[in-house]
Amino acid sequence: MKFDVPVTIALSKGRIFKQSLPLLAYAGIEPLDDPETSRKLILDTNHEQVKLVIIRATDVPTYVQYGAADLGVAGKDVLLEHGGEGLYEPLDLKIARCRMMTAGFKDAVADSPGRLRVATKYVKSAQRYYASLGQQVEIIKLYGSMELAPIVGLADLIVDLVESGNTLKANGLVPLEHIADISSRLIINKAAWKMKHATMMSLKEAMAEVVEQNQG
Ligand code: PRT
Ligand code: MG
Repeated sequence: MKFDVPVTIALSKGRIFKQSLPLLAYAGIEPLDDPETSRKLILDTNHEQVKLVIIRATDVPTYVQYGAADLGVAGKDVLLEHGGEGLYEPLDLKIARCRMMTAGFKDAVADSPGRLRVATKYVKSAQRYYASLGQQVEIIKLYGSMELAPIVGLADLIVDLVESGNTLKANGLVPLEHIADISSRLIINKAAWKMKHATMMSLKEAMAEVVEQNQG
């Protein structure tokens, strides 16, 4: 691809960065630094005009919403909490896949008559899920280590992401109810989609092509 306008791409370190690399490479974009070893927050790429900003996963939609980045890659879990204002979500990249689930001790629900307490960092998703069941629960907002909550009696259940299930198992918990399948999405700032349309469109198409190939 050719880049005749400046393009800023927001990514988080870790699995999203690693799994986005082959998609970016297919569009001809290669970072010149590795965020795992570099302290730089803005990475140069093989294109003068293309920069990567490396931020927390939960901040990616905010950067894109306000146009601090033209586009980015964010987990559906994060997008459901953010709400998606100011951005388009044109493509499921099918990377960083996992499931959003309720989890707890095996008999958590039976053992706890009355209103359940549910600890999670996914407050909106949890509210929506229990509302859809018509079930009244008390939701407790946490920022991490949700698995601890049932163990110390802070909550009956948690809502968290599950991949292999090893984290739950290591803490004596089991996955209970499936809430949603999660994968990462390409997100594009609404103004950038208009103002830099040709470039945004080409990037999206290149990524759609490689996602398609990966499925095949
Ligand atoms: O770590 P940090 O606090 O900086 O932010 P983050 O946890 O949001 O970022 P990161 O990089 O860990 O996750 C980025 C995105 O990857 C998430 O928003 C998800 O969309 C996606 N993803 C895919 C996952 C997982 N799989 C996953 N397994 N995110 C987190 N996990 C965690 C999960 O929360 C639990 O603690 O891994 C643990 C469960 O894994 P298993 O394999 O033990 O079941
Ligand atoms: Mg993490």
